[in-house]
Amino acid sequence: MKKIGRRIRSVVTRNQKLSRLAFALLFSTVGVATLFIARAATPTASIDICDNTPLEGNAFIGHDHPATSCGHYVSFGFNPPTAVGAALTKVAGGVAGAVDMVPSGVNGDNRLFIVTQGGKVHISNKDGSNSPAVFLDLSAKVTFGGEQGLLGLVFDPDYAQNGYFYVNYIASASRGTYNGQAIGRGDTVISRFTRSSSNPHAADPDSELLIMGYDQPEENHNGGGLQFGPDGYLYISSGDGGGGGDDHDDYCAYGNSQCLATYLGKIMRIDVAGANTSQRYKIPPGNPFAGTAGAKPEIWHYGLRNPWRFSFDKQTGDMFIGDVGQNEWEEVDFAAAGSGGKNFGWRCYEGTHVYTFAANANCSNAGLFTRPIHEYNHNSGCSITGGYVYRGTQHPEADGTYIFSDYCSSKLWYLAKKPDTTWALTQTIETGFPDNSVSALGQDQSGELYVAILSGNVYRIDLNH
Ligand SMILES: [Ca+2]
Ligand SMILES: [Ca+2]
Repeated sequence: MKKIGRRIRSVVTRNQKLSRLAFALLFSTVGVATLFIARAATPTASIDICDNTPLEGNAFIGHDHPATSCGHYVSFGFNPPTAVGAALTKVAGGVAGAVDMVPSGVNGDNRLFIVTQGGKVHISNKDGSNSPAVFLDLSAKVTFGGEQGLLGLVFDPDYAQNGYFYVNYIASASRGTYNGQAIGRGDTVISRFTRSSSNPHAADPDSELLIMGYDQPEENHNGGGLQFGPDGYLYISSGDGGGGGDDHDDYCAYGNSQCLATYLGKIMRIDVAGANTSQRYKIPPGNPFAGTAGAKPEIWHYGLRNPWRFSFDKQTGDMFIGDVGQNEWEEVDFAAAGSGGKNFGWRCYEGTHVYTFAANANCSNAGLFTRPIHEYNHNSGCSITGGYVYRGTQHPEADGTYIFSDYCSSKLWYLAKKPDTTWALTQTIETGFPDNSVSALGQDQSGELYVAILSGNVYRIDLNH
């Protein structure tokens, strides 16, 4: 990456809306964990413009920092935000391989459950410490490494009463046959576990009920997200199975993601209420392909490559998906609450750009595809880390904003809906984390957001400091 290095006056000249705004960036010298961005009366000589950002039509103010190629900066979009600061407050450490941070969903339960790729679920006290005992240890059942491991956790909407929660992981050994597929080492398992009957801070390790399993042809692109929708159904994200370019043609002649005969490259929706060994889940009424011959009835959306994190807006029920790109384009996908059956394009398209139409006549029918609401290329990152719509109480100025990151860029991006209903970035926060570190975002019971770095720290994202 390179920077342009022009002075702040250039920004003012190019964008008169910014003429009255000037900011100084103040950094903690203690470490990268804390970043403050505050207003200042006049620009400083050390503020530069960075050109390694994905924004269109927005301006940036940056500040060089030796730890990063372009430095810390904040950007201003179509509507300059009133909040111009962020602080990252460490809430947990010692959770190497953190890939998911979730609440129990029970009102009044402020615990944050942190999933590590190696197979453990820790309970954070949100003050930098964790409960000494793990909530669940699945290490023996999980294949861990690369993109494999324990990848997702969600609590049952009725957890307070039934104690159920669900995990998504890559199995370490043969588990039998599910969904017509023999599930072995390297394949995906989605299971239900139950809280200990005697200890509210522990799961019963012997309570596993396998809900669903499916083949993984390669070690990478396993998706792994779990969420309950506002409809009470369990949603599951799966990657295209792996390899590169969705090059497995086991079910269709044109890869997995566009193929309705496989679970790979999809968001699925199932009903797990009352699940037991004789009926592990049901197909909810309204699943878009339940009546389509040859299609998997579990499919809700398709055309995804590796949806590394999807979430629901707690207020609207809209779905946001961060779909990891192949070589060039990362994207955010959107589906309004209750709308299923969307085709997000892969492998016909990477973002809005043709990837390959090989062997698939449907690719030429542009009307079949739902374009991303946002995309950025690999000048700005390498692998999107999908996030959440902010619905917390501490920072109302960010209400309704989708906050996400990228594994390689270590930035936090704020994506907001414009009056014309398209989406645009409104703010960029350079966290100062090292590249190749931001593994996941999380949301607690109050709607506050968190970011994890793979080396094992979790931070709360605070604005307006
Ligand atoms: Ca895979
Ligand atoms: Ca797409």
